[in-house]
Amino acid sequence: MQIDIISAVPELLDSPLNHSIVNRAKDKNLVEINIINLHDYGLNKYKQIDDTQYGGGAGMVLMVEPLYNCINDLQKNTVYDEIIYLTPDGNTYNQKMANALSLKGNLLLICGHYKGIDERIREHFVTMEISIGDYVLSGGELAAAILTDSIVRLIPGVLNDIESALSDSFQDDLLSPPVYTRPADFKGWKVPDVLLSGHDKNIDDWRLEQSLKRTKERRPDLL
Ligand code: 6GU
Repeated sequence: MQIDIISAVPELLDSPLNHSIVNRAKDKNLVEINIINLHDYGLNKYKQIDDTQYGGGAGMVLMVEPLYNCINDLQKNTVYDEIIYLTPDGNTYNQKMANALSLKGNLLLICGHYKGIDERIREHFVTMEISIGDYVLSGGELAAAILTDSIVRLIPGVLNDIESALSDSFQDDLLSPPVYTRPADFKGWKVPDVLLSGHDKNIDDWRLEQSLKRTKERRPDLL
């Protein structure tokens, strides 16, 4: 899988995409992640990428031409399955979308900034618009990092134990059950007996029961 990310602030993506599971996936050649600096496509001697909006109003808008040139350049080498614009007015992201995206070959993510991007890029290039929740971020980079992390960990072979992805919260529309590790008794705080019983069927039953209880209490909308 290849994930290309266009950003005006590429530094924001360095750390989140260079650690742990995403790094492991890159090392195993299961994913290639390219960060493209929009400033490389800036106009004139100022390398301009944004301008004030027509009609007036506060806030800068990413201009059509740098984005157009950047996307065109990338499309010379790559055919994208989806061109995704990260924006608070997009469809709210969830695990089902992550699962579907993890099956794609090549993705292009576009991070907006300031007031957003010129609408003509959305009309002519963008195939999906995604928000990560009902709050406003300064830019799409952190959202792009979240998408990338959630997608990459689902690519077959990235996690050692595929079970651990399949049993995540949300994967079956249920929240995960509580988990414990050693010691079995910490200052009198005890691990539930059933988990120490070695009885697989009882453990599975307990976990499902806890998942249902948790989901009912915290996220009844999922049931
Ligand atoms: Cl994808 N971008 C921005 N700027 N803010 C957001 C968002 C995206 N999702 C939620 N808030």
